Amino acid sequence: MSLEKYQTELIEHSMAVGALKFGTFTLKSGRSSPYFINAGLLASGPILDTLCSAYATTIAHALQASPGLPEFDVLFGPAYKGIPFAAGTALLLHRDHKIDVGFAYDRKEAKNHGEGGITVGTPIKGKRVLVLDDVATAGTAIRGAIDIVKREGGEVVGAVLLLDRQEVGQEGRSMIDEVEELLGGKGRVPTILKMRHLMAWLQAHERTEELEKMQAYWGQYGAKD
Ligand code: OMP
Repeated sequence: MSLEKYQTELIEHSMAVGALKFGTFTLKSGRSSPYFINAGLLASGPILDTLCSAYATTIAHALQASPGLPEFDVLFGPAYKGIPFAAGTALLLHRDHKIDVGFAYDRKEAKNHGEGGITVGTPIKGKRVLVLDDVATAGTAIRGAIDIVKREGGEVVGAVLLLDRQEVGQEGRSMIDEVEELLGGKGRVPTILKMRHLMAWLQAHERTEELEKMQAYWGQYGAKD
């Protein structure tokens, strides 16, 4: 698996800010993983530039692909981590790709006064929405974000991810297949990085010990597709 320049830049920049680590980490699922991405640490001007450029490039490619992503009106970034990422990506889609969309996000607690409601930003009711999220393992978090948009009357046409860990989803198949099917089929969940991109990077940099741990984890929990 070869890496595009923007993928390599994101891997290396994420490592430099401590957001991507190789070691031993316990996941939400209880699994012990040899790597982890903490998207909360993707939090400076330069790393936001690298990350949101990668999201914007991934979206632009997916809109051209076949089967690909349908056109959309609003990027939805679930609270909290998705909020700055959706804002930055909407900005770069406009500036670098001439793709003009709104952005929206949810509140963790509903507001009963003022404008009320649980979403902020461009109204999503009746709009074609692309959900933007960070990491997906079994797909629980991304399904939660999809449900919020649907409840608020938006039509979810796809989801873009920073990292697809390429593990098994809630129905026992590959997480990405399950979520793509939920959203209308192949091409609906473009992803900047997959676990195998990280393995390709480790291989290219001869980080053999970490690569072997990734391969063992893949053998145990990787989705066979
Ligand atoms: P699922 O909800 O199972 O798809 O797992 C995704 C969530 O796991 C993310 O929203 C994070 O809360 C957390 N996570 C990471 O942030 N980075 C990782 O590398 C792995 C996980 C995880 O716990 O699986």
